[in-house]
Amino acid sequence: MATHFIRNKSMWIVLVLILAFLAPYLRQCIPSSSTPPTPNISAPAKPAVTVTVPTINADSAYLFIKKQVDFGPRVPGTPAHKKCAAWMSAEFKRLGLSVIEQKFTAQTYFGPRDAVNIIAQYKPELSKRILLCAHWDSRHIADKDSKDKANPILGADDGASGIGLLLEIARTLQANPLDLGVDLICFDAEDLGDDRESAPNESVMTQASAEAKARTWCLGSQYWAGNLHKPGYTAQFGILLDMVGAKGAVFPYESYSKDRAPLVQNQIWNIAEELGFGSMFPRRDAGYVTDDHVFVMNGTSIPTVDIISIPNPPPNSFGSYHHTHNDNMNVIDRATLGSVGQVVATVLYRAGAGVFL
Ligand code: 1BN
Ligand code: ZN
Repeated sequence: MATHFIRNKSMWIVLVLILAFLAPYLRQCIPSSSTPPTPNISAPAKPAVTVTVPTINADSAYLFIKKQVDFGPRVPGTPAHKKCAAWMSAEFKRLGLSVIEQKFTAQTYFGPRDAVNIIAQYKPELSKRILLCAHWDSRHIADKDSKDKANPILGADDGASGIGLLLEIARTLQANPLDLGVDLICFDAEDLGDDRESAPNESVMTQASAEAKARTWCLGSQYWAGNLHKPGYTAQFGILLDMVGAKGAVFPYESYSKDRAPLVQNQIWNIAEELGFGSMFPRRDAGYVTDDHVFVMNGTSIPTVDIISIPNPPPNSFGSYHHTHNDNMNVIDRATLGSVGQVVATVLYRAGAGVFL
């Protein structure tokens, strides 16, 4: 009986001895307000979220590039340009996206040309959106070539590669739905700029003349920035893909992106490193490139990062094929396409899960 046991003096002594023996062990089990539990420093601060990211198909991206190049140079105002525009719009629609064709007249330094921005929207009804963009035109001259300088170039890397990846991302979105709106904007007339040396009597280039010359490039993004496809259009952030498909591509930090979209740029380069592409995405500054992302950021509040291959130090920073007839399918490398595509897909699917930025 319990009462009998507790009244027995020798049993009390045994009980006290047992409690004294067990005290150090019992202290570990009883919560105490004075001594907080030792934190487990190996535990993550918040539960890790595993996001499933589909694999980008580099062969498919390659074929999207080849199809564009097979039309010939896509210079605004030419039949090849018109045919390629029709094919791109049809392709985005086939992949389930809603397409807006934004026609405009590109006032180039050599005269007016018919041009069109092609805007493909994934889940246009959603307000949470990401902007991906690239230019789809190819340069009207081969001004860096030693021969046939007056002829237009194929622009396999400088033009078709970015669009090839946008189409592959559209295909991936259709096959792997995402709870996020994505706008894939194909800017026209990016590459019709004036790259001529100043005349000797203009050898001192003023700030005004430098800015005027910069505005001869990126005519499609300039038009879009002043005529948004939806009034008040915005997105959480943007990524521009330019020259993203060549063998030996290197993507250092482009400086307008670093100045105006540093958080997005850093996060993209973190992902590249995490996926094992750290040497392709080195964390060094490559200088300023007047590209479509500058005009996107001038016309909206969307921080936009240019992923652009700048493999060399100045003055010939771009690949040796840049603005020459060598910018053809021979420079395109499936491994480069797969790496850049996988980085962008990881950004998108993490953004969709709310774990990017
Ligand atoms: C990028 C690819 N760009 C043209 N083709 C932008 C650019 C503009 C590059 C001016 C150099 C000078
Ligand atoms: Zn170019």
